[in-house]
Amino acid sequence: MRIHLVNPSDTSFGIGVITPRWLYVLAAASPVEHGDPVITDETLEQIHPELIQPGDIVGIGIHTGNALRGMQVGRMARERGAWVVYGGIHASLYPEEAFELGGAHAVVKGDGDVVWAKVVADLVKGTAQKIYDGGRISGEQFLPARWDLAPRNRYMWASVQTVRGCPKHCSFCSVWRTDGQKPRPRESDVVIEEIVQLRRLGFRFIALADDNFYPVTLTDIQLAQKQGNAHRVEELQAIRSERFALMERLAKLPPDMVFFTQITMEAGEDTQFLDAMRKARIKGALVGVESVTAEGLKSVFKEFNSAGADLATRLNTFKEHGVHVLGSFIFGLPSDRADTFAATTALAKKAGLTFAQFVMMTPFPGTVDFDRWEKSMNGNPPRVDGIPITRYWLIPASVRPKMFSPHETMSTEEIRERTQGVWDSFYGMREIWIRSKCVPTLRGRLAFLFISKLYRQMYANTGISTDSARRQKATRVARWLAVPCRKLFEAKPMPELEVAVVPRPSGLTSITY
Ligand code: B12
Ligand code: SF4
Repeated sequence: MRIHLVNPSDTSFGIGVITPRWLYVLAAASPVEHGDPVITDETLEQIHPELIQPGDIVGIGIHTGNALRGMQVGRMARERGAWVVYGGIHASLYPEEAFELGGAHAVVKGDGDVVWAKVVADLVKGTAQKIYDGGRISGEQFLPARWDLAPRNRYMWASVQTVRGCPKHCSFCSVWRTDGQKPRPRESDVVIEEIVQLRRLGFRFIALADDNFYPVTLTDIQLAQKQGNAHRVEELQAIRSERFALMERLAKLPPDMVFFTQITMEAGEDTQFLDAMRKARIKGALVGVESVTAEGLKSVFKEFNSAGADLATRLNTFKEHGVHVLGSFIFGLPSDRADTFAATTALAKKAGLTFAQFVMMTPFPGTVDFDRWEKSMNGNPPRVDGIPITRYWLIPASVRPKMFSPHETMSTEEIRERTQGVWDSFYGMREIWIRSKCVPTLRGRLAFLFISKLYRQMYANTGISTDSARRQKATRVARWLAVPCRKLFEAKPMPELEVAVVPRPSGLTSITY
């Protein structure tokens, strides 16, 4: 009996930008007596069905975007006589789909780190339950990933998680409901240990795959102080201190290492934090800007973001303190008008963004937006190929609508075309070349150009294009660009990299260099 772990995808680029972390975490959670799991990441290449034998266990991780493909893989595996288990955010929200459409024998809801070994043992004994609840485990229980099983030459970035959960409550995001609003940080010791292992293997670019790398803001602490809540202040300060401890230790890692993370705009007010990020070589962060107007931000419950003139200043603060911003914007909000697109392009340029992504409003399951949208259908949603659009992920991609909530003043096609126009403008050759000034050498600037073009191909043209010929062409171009781009991320392994053990002031044993 072998364990297989499959990350499903319709589109394979041959090269992956970021490692799907769950694959290597679940590999670490797999009982050793069954040998190393067989790992297939379909963003690299499609699964070979003949690998699966009767009696094998096939674990499939799905989010909403790849759920349909995941269910195809599950049915195929079941037909070949395997035990099929689903996990991941989408399976946690809609376990019944995995049984009805994906050939599931079992579904794991929530975190898989701890419960996976029991699922495997039960399947082997023939006593498997249908649903397992992995819950929200504490930071100390998160397993370090089995990076020794990751192919060295296929990914640009490896991914390490330092904290789960986010205290905010944005209406388009499911994280605070699924992962919780209470941050669950990992001890910096284990994070550093994992990163050292990655550098030994030759990964020097690491994405800190956190929901929000800045889970405690200065305002949170001030508010708790004002309320005279000493316990809360202490709790928040402890999380903040651990963040700084982690960054101090990242700073001591080999100097060629580069980190990237996701963070809220509030970090722009905390220049001490930004300086620590720069020293830690966290060179870039995805910041959810979402909208350039106050009305837009209000509609997504993100009033803590800046709008108007303040916005460019706040985003520029990141850059002034050495942290590049990948700004993320949403189009199709109720307050958006035709002129919002040009205003967003202008802001993206004025705010000194190094990269940007422009996504069309999508109601993801588990979000406030989704609940509101589903309710607005009064139990009678329109159907495409017989499938209600409130289950749009089950509609084949070729006929799936691109937007779901009708906009008051713009048609879906208009929003899509204008969004495409913003991508075209932001990623025009001249614009990229101007932005590439952020790297000092000509070689570096050329690399920046390649990476910008690859990013655009992967995320814009394959994502929002309606024309399947254009999507196929974009995938081909992305495959072609990905090979030289990946080479830019290559590093010589450092098998000799030592982890020294020294005492910390707190008395805890810790790791440093
Ligand atoms: C890092 C990240 C990214 C990165 C890297 C993706 C990658 N290659 O890994 C980037 C920036 C590229 C990205 C892109 C996108 N992302 Co993203 N991303 C994340 C983030 C913050 C962390 C993912 C991660 O690595 N977690 C660490 C691992 C260990 O946790 P995990 O995946 O949840 O797995 C655990 C459990 O779920 C479970 N489990 C998972 N699979 C399985 C399988 C089995 C068999 C079992 C038993 C258990 C199990 O066990 C695991 C260990 O505990 C999550 C938020 C989150 N909290 O998950 C969003 C998240 C997954 N992303 C999301 C979205 C929407 C996107 C985009 C569509 C955004 C966009 N509009 O472009 C794109 C889609 C890209 C794509 N085509 O896949 C949503 C998904 C919502 C949904 N309902 O599907 C999330 C939840 C964030 C959110 N805002 O709601 N993302
Ligand atoms: S969008 Fe970002 S800030 Fe908002 S709840 Fe989700 S993870 Fe938190």
